[in-house]
Order: sequence, then structure tokens, then C-alpha cells
Amino acid sequence: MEIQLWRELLEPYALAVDEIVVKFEHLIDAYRKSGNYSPVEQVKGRLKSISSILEKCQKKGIPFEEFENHIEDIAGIRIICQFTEDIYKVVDIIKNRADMQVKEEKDYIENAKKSGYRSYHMIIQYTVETLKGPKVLHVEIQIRTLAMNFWATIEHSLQYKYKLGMTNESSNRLLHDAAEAVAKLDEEMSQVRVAIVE
Ligand code: 0O2
Repeated sequence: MEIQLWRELLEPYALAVDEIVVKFEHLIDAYRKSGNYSPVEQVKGRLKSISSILEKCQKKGIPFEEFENHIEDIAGIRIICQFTEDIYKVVDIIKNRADMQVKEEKDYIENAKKSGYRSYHMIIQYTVETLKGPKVLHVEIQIRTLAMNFWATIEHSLQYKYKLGMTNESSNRLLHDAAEAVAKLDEEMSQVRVAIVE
């Protein structure tokens, strides 16, 4: 596929990422200006790179021209919260929004992945206005605490090395143990919060 065509196809996803990030930034602002605690600490967005899309198509046996129908994380939003309980508040906020329709949810906090990965994932349908009219697309929202993000960021960079054969069973076990320590830390921070609030 021509690079120009890729750019045109990905443009609506870039728009969705920009719009959703701005919306959550304004939500953080609205909470703070009203003197309330914001369950959203930070929001980040990213557009999947063409090489990652191609890699995913190849891995899943998806014909390149059908990538839009099968890859649901071309537009990705990451919401970072302070406490685990904030994650579920953010989930409710998203479910109650008129501009985001939840299509799928995965609770990797209740059911952590084998690697130890914890986060709450949502696939939403979101409409952007393009020159050709409205376009409904899928956006993946990952919601996690600062601590979960700390673990996932480091594990992700080690996974890159893993592809090069640098991690093994024992390092995977260490990573899993670290994930459990992170889960315990989140739990303890929630207890500290309750103690202080009370
Ligand atoms: P990137 O570079 O973050 O975009 P699929 O999304 O279809 O491949 P699945 O299993 O349905 O597969 O998706 P899942 O596991 O719900 O979510 C995939 C995304 O979650 C990954 O995207 C990661 O961002 C994140 N993720 C899932 N498991 C792990 C893990 O063990 N460690 C870390 N650090 N992140 C994880 P991509 O496309 O793999 O990568």
C-alpha cells in the first residue's frame, strides 16, 4: 500500500486520539476547578505505527487491506489513575458518555494476564467527522494505576529484548513476582488513602 494511502486511512484514527485526549484533559480540569479529586491522573494517546499494524496483520493472518475490520487498537488511549478504585470510576464515566459506546471490556485487574500484566481494557466505538462525513471507528482505552503502568512500561521494553532472545523463564518469573509486588503496593496505597480520608 502507498504511504500516502496509509496516511489517509490513519488520519481519522489520529483525529480520534487527539479528540479523546483533549476530552479527558478537560475532564481532569473540570474536576480540579470544581475542587474535586480527579479519578483520572493523566491521559496519553498514541496512533499505532504502520510497521506495528503490518506486524499484527502478519501475526494474525489478516489481509493488509482488511486491517481496519480486525485491528481495534489503531487508536490507543491510556488513562493513568492514582488508585485501583479510580479505575472503576473511570470505567463508569466512559460507560455513561454519549460519545463513546463500549463494545468490549477486559478486566485484567481481576484476572491478571499470565505475565502478571494488570490493566482494564475497553474497546469503544467513537465517531469522527471526516471530509467524507462521519466515520465510526474502534478505539482501545487502557486504564491502569501509576504502579501498574510502571510495571507494564518496563516489562514492555524487556519484551522487546525477549524477541531478541534475552529473557528466559527465570526472568519471566521475576517479572511475575514484581507484578505481584506492584499489586500489593496498589492495595496498600488504597488502605493508606482510606486511613487518611477517615
Ligand atoms: P502495543 O505496542 O502496546 O500496542 P490483540 O490486542 O488483538 O493483540 P488481545 O490479547 O485481545 O490481543 O489484546 P489484549 O491483551 O487485551 O491487549 C493488547 C495490549 O495490551 C497490548 O498491545 C499491550 O499494550 C497490552 N498488553 C497486553 N498484555 C501485556 C503484557 O503482558 N505486558 C505489557 N507490557 N502489555 C501488555 P500490543 O498490540 O501487544 O502492543
